[in-house]
Amino acid sequence: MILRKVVATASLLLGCSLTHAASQVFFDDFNSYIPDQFNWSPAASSGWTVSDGTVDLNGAGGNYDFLPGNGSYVDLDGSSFVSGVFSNHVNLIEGTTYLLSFDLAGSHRGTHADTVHVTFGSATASYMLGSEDAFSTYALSFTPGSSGTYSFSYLDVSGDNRGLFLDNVSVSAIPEPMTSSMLIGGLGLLGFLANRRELRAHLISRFRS
Ligand SMILES: [Ca+2]
Ligand SMILES: [Ca+2]
Repeated sequence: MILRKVVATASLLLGCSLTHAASQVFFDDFNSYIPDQFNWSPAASSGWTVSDGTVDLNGAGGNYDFLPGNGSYVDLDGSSFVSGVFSNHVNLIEGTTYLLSFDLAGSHRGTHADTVHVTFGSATASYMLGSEDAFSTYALSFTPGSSGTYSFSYLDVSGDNRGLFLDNVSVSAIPEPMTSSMLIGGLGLLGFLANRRELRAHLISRFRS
């Protein structure tokens, strides 16, 4: 009886902790923006900024839906022959590992490959895709040393107005293996203690009867 109650409580705590750890802190699929916005100036409320060049907003309903079925998405090389730094920001908690996840696809114009430099806090990575590559999901992780606001950004290194396409950008806290294993260990200990308590109660009742 006691054992069942303790295990149920511990399971609940474990479930809550994992749910909390996997929480998403940012997501944008760009579908709320109207396509055919060349040299796009995102609304301040979106958090997105474009600096040192331009990006375009393409997609469903527009005249240049290169990848149908994905709503709107960003062409990381705008229409000014200078690709811009496309960035946003999130508030992160010290010591938690976060995953920046996003979809990239080839430019679908011309035959050459394109490279995009991605940053997330102090983490950086580059991705090269062929012109005809379909959307695939990529991810970059970062663990901040102190709580605060951190940016993530995308820069297409070409400048021919035909950049890689970006869609479905998200930032999520990922479960910490240490925490999970500690909780599972704690669950086992609680079970062990409850077992001992039940055994003791059983022996006392036998002794008294
Ligand atoms: Ca989209
Ligand atoms: Ca463009």
